[in-house]
Amino acid sequence: MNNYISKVLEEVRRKDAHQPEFLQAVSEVLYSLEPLVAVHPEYEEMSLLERIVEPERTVIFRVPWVDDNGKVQVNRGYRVQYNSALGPYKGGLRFHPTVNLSILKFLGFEQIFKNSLTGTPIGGGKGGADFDPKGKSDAEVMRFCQSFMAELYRHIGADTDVPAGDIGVGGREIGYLFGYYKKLMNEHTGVLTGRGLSYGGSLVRKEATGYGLIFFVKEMMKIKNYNLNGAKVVISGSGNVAIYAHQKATAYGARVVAMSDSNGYVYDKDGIDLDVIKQIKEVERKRISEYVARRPGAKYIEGCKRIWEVPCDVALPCATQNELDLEDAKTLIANGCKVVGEGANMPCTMEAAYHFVNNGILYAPGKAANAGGVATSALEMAQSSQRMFWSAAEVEKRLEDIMVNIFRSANAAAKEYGQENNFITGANIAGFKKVADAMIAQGIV
Ligand code: NDP
Ligand code: 2IT
Repeated sequence: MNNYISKVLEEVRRKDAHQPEFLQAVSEVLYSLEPLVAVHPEYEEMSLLERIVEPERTVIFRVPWVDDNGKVQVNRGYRVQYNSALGPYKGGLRFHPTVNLSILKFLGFEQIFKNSLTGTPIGGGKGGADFDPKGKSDAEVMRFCQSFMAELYRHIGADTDVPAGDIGVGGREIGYLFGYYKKLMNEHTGVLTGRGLSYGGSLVRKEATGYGLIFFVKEMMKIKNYNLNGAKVVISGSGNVAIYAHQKATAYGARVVAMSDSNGYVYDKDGIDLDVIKQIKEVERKRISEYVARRPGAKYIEGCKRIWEVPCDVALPCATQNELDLEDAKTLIANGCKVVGEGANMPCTMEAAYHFVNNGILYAPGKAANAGGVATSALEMAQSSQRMFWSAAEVEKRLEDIMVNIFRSANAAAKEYGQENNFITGANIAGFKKVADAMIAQGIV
């Protein structure tokens, strides 16, 4: 490996030894930058990699709130403001009991390059809390969101840092967060994206990550003359990304036969009925196991990881990090899978991802394939700034163009650096280069 890259990696491993997800994300990006770093000696002269792996600022704060029984609960809140070279920090908020600094740093780090790939003027950040919205009443979620914003508001702003949703943060949470920011600041600005349509949100933002994933996968499939029409698809997760990936894949003639949540998966050979999933997940907030009571032909299998045993042409991991490992990758390939598109962030372990690439599978890394959500957030910011909103057709067309462009940039960079069809390298180099140029231009800051 390139000496400079190994030196930086070693230093990150020493400093952040207890942050496994962060180390995984940094290793994956830095390894793949080797051909670029080799022809840019100025990166080392300017300590560019050392700077880019270090967040510009991290805020960690107490979030006290009162539950429905009158008991005081305390959670830990975070915002990692990673890199503002291209624009205001931008990235989601995750509310999940597993949230910690390692996970938010990995997500924030990935976000820098993802946002760069979109071609829109946004920097990278991520935040959240170890709060579990599952099983909480709306009133509890509201009180938690208000307490979270009571600290976060000092650090964000429409031109400073613009959070959005991620796992556990959807329309309901964004509404409560926005309402409280507005009350504290006495201003109605585009400080969060994924807002409701009645108070400044953009059409198609809710659908954007899932739709964008399918636009990307469709474009990638063209290089091998594959087609979504008639393809059998497996999607892990049944949240925001998974649901709208299903919707768009189905619109292109695919049949989605399995979806999951963290407890297990459902298999429906005739194709998963999306209206039933939406009712269970978006409206009732229940478990996916409910599906079989409403579609008697379907099967429920306990254990979410076993979803990768379902034979498919296209696998779309849309739940969470490291949900698909080397064994799962081998099983998928043995069962005929030809295409993998990451809707989630870092859902494949590094071994699994390289196993796909080395075996001729079309593999779309998350930072490229799931960029449609944040890209449409940037379109929401543009609309907020001009206080004029675009039609659904216009937003969707822009989203599709952005996704096709991201595929083309990743494809072109992979070819230019001698790694054709390796979109890990392609996406990382294309995303990184623009951030590096901007950082160099802005001096040592
Ligand atoms: P949601 O909260 O809407 O849905 C998450 C889904 O993943 C649920 O089905 C959930 O199951 C499952 N899940 C979450 N954590 C785990 C876990 N530890 N093990 C197994 N399953 C799990 O989140 P999103 O759909 O928004 O996010 C999904 C992924 O997509 C994440 O990786 C996120 O970072 C990424 N992403 C999201 C974007 C967005 O705009 N929302 C944009 C780009 C990427 P359960 O209900 O049982 O917890
Ligand atoms: O991972 C992601 O890109 C997101 N959760 C969306 C971030 C955003 O700011 O829209």
